[in-house]
Amino acid sequence: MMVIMNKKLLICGIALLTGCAFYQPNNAKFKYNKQIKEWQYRQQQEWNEKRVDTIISYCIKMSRYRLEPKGVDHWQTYYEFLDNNLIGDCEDIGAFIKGTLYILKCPFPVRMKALDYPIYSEDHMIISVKFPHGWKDYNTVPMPLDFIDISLSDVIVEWDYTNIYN
Ligand SMILES: [Ca+2]
Ligand SMILES: [Ca+2]
Repeated sequence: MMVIMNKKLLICGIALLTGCAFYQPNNAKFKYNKQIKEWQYRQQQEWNEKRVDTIISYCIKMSRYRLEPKGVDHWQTYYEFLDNNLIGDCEDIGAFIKGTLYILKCPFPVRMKALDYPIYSEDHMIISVKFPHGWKDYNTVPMPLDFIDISLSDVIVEWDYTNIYN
């Protein structure tokens, strides 16, 4: 238990130093609303992996990760997350990213994936986007070396805008 706590503290410390969903700019909701209008204005712009990378990292940058109280696991919708000033935990940030890509009419398939995440011995939520070369995973709460944990994780369930898989 102590080892897990120390590991968590170390990871949080590294994450604080590297940014990543733990630091939220001032007026994040206002900035996001302004940015999404600009993206919508440029709707005709070509879609590619780089554009999706930019949008997802912007969404993560505007979000603030906040752990839920013990015993609470509330999954915010996209609009709820906006009303909550872009604050929530992994599944809330995931719904926010998925909603943003939906509103912008991203042509690539987008899925939320619930993982059995070994590092915390608990569940975690990521986003996957299917490009012509295959699926690419995006951690909703990026951490250094998190690709190792994601690759070691089992997918519990995944879903898109209409279907549930697994
Ligand atoms: Ca939760
Ligand atoms: Ca939540």
